[in-house]
Amino acid sequence: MSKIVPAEKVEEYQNRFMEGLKRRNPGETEFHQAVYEVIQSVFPYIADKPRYHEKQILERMAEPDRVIIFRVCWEDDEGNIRVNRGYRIQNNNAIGPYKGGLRFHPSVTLSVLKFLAFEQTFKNSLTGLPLGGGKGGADFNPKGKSDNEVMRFCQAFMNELHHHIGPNLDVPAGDIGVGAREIGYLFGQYKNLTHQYVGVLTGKGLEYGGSLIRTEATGYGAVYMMENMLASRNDTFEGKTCLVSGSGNVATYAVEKINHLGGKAVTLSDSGGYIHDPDGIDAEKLAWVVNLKNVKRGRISEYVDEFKGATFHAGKRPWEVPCDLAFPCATQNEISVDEAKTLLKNGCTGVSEGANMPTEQDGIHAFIDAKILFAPSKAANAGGVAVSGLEMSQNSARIHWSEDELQRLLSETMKGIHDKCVQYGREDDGYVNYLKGANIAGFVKVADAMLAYGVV
Ligand code: NDP
Ligand code: 2IT
Repeated sequence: MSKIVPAEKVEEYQNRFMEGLKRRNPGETEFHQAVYEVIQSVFPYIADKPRYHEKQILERMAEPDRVIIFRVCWEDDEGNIRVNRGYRIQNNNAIGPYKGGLRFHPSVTLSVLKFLAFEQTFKNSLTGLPLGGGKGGADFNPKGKSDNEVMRFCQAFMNELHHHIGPNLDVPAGDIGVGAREIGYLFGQYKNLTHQYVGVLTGKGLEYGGSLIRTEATGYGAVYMMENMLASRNDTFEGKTCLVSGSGNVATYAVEKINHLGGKAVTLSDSGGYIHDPDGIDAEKLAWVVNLKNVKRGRISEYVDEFKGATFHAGKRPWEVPCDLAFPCATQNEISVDEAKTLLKNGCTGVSEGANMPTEQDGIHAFIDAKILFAPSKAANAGGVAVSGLEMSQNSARIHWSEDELQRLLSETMKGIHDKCVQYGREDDGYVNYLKGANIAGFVKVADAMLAYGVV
């Protein structure tokens, strides 16, 4: 690139960048999608800042520092030998140890984990904490497995992973299919293999080094993000109908906080379909859902047998229900462009992404073109990893902070992220493009650290 890239050339450079990325990473569609989403904001920003493009900063961020792929071999309850594939993507450690969750789901591929590790790098930067970006997991399906099978899988997974992680090197946590149970088995095996009692995982149980409010943090944070965005338009949650997808960790605590702030959450979902409860999913119903998911390990369709006013919509996603606000909290690409348009047509004025990259690229454009409040995942769901960072601090200092203190830090962190998005994302007409703001703010801190290190 020449020193200053003229505005009319930016798109050409973006396209050339993407062609190279696709050539080097063939077939990795989710990874391409995540990188493209970022460069559309960052290329125009760095066009007149040669210090970034001369040093190939974006090219280096989009090439993981290290990709570790390994076989995970375990025995099921019938004595069959099972083989899965495990991964850890260490994307970038310019501003801190690699940090990011582990996902156990049959849909896990190299592409999915590379997209997540890339996103995590920007998200972790936005938190303001010293956290690099990583992600890992396996194509293992915990659904329908016994506790013993899950334990044996986690132990086999850690037999290899422990070589690559450490409290100052790489600190995994939970994600889809990895919750308190799995973190317990993983931490136990790490401790056994290394004889070290260190904060090498976050999301741990409170008895063994976990932090208060880590479980709630992602869902709460996504709702705080919306609360901040609403406040910027002198509005609140009061009386707003909210759609939530998913019924796992992020979704359930998003519902709790929506209710707490005066909104009404009316949907939840899983891969089988969604439930619609026009009366609202109140605290009692939510407690039933948490037990269904975490203890009974059941399906959301069972909700309608328990709560009569609700309906179940098999094979569908909640976005067809009229609403004021939407919180996708299940998985990537769960809002198609058509569904985004349906949301807009039905009066939706705000979307906060609890899941990672839940909205397809053209769906995001539809939201931003309509100038609704739209918080992209790397900003909206950063509360989880932020409290993970606080768990690491508590582990290093061998102390426990109070719930009040952690609540305050979480809410301040989300306000800080909101304000950074406003700083870098305000358009000439006053509209705040939170996607642009999050991408640029996340980029700048990592990029400046990389510049300080020289070419390494
Ligand atoms: P959980 O495993 O607790 O819950 C996942 C939920 O999403 C389940 O209801 C699951 O339904 C549903 N789901 C998963 N995959 C699909 C799919 N392919 N189609 C439809 N539904 C699906 O995971 P989390 O709540 O932890 O994670 C949800 C999202 O939030 C993910 O995108 C994750 O990356 C993101 N996230 C999580 C953080 C955390 O702290 N846990 C932090 C930041 C982001 P089913 O049971 O049928 O699979
Ligand atoms: O996507 C995410 O930010 C997470 N799954 C949480 C990562 C973490 O390290 O807490």
